[in-house]
Parts: sequence; structure tokens; C-alpha cells
Amino acid sequence: MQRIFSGIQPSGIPQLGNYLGAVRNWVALQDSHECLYCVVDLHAITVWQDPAALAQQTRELAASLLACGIDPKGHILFNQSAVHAHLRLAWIFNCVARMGWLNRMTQFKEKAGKDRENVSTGLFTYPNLMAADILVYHATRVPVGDDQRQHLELANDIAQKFNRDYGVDFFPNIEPMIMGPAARVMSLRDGTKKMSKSDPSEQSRINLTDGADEIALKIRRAKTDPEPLPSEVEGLDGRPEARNLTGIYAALTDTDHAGVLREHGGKGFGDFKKALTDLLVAKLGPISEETRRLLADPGTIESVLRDGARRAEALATPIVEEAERLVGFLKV
Ligand code: AQP
Repeated sequence: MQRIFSGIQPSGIPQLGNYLGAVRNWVALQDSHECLYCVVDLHAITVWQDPAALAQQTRELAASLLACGIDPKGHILFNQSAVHAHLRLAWIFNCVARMGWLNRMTQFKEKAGKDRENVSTGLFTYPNLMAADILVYHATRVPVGDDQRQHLELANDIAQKFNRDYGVDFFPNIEPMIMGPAARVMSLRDGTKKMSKSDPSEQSRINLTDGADEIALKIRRAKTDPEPLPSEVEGLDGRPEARNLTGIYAALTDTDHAGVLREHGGKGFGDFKKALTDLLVAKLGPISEETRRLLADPGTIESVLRDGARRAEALATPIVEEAERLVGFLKV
């Protein structure tokens, strides 16, 4: 069975893009793969996190993943800071990766924006830690949203350079698994910007904890254009907001843009938004309810994470120790 690793940051409440681009696929992959799913709190602090909120966000995210259907007994669910092997390998990778490679990362450019001199060095070296997260388990498949493709290419560059530098065939090649019509869900306020849990505008995203009224309001306010929905997919060209809403609908009904337009082409946004709201409420309602139920017992969530960390550590330790031996560290 192939081993999968994937992570999600406890940097806020998980949003619809996290669910459609990642978590929903994580659940499906449990049937056919050995899965490690990680709440990546080390990554989260690459941008400022309120210390009083971070631990609770970690619990909330774990609860939400369990509510979505992650199975912590058949697979492994844990928080990153609890398994030190990630950091040991990340340091080695900091010394393997080249500045030029990291300089090309579009996520860094987007997140740093004009304030490049003032962002943390952790934000810059984030892809090296991400490579370590995956390779410390010799995982070969990584289900992620489309936005992470470039980071996975970099992880492969790091693995290959390590193998070349040390004359070994130690780290495997990683294969991104980018799935579904909603591989990239866009902001409800701007169809050219990705939906994000840390977007300052609450109206830009659907949170997995939103109730029916919040979902209805956010979809009603979602930016659109004055034209009705087209009947053909080509009619979505140059209409990013229309494409985004039909993409969300398609992902939730396991169809594609063409399928949605066959059903809704020619309708105005008023009608389509009503149908989309009903669908979102039906799909997300049970998740938010179960998340709330789990959060009432934080001790159980913590013990799930503790057990996952123990099992993850047992897999990662021999691999990081071998990497350290290859590098030439003296074991005393
Ligand atoms: N809008 C999105 N569409 C599709 N997939 C998405 N993912 C995130 N946003 C979208 C996927 O969710 C997984 C976990 O992401 P993450 O939380 O580790 O980091 P992120 O991609 O930076 O997500 P956010 O919500 O935008 O977080 P913040 O605001 O903290 O930066 C990844 O597989 C990602 O592709």
C-alpha cells in the first residue's frame, strides 16, 4: 500500500477550499492508502499566531478533520510539533535547498507581498519543512490543492539533490495528487484570489463551522456579474466568479462545469445561488454539528493526537536517523 502524507495549518477555521481541495480527498484515500494526516502547527507560526488561540485552533482543526471522516485508528492523525523528526530533517533540507529555488516560490511572493523584508525567515523556508514533512515518512503520494504543486516539485528537487550529493538512492520521488473540479476554490469576494482561512474578509469564505444562515448570507453576497449563467463551459471564460460558483457546485455534486451548466445554464444568479446554498447546507451541516460535538470533549481530541504522534514518531525516527548518518553526523 502506498503511503500518503498531507497537512493543513491550524491558522484559522478550515474553509470550503480546504475541504474540497484537500480534506474530502483525504477521506476517500483512506480506503486504498496508508495515510498520515498532520495539523501543521509549525507551518502556522510562519505568520503570527496568537499563542492563546493556536492551541485551541489546533483542537478545532483536529475535531473538524475527524468530523469530515478522518479515521485516526486505521490511519494516523497528529500535530506536527509533537514529532521532532520533522525539524531534524528540515534542518538538513535547509542546507540542501538553494536560495534561487525558494526565491521562485509563488506562494512566498503572494504571502510576503511588498513586505518581503519584514516577513519571517520561516515563511521563506516553509517549502523545506514541507519537503521534510513528507520525506521523513518516505511518503510517495501527497493529496493537495493545485496551489501546492510548485512546493511538491521543489520537494522532489530537494530529494534528488540529497540523493546526488550523498551518492544514495534514499529519498523517493513524490507524486502530487491534485483532484477534482474544485482543486482551487476562489474567494467569494474576488474570483481571481484563492479562498483562504486567513483572509481578513469573513465574507470571502465559507467556514466548515458556518451554520445555514451564515452560508445563505455569504452566498447571497458573493460577487457575481450581471449576465445569466452560460449554457456552455466556454461561456465561463473571463467570468472568474461565475466559474468559481459553478466549480463549487460541481465539486459538491461530483460532476464538472459542463454538468452544472446543463442543469443551470440560462438561469440568473439569484436562482443558482439558492440551489448552491441548499447544497452547501446539506453537505456541511453534518460536519459542523459533529465538530461541535467533538469539541465538547477536548481531552479525547488531545488523546487522539497524542496517539497519532506516537505512531508517527515510530515511523519517522529510523528514516531521520539514517539521513543523519548519511550526512555524517557523529552518533554519540
Ligand atoms: N482555496 C483553496 N482551494 C483548494 N484547495 C485549497 N487548500 C487551501 N485553500 C484552498 C488546500 O488545503 C490544504 C491545506 O492548506 P493549508 O491550510 O495548509 O494552507 P493553505 O493552502 O495556505 O490554506 P489557507 O486556507 O489559504 O490557509 P492560510 O490562510 O493560513 O494560508 C492544502 O492542500 C491546500 O492546497
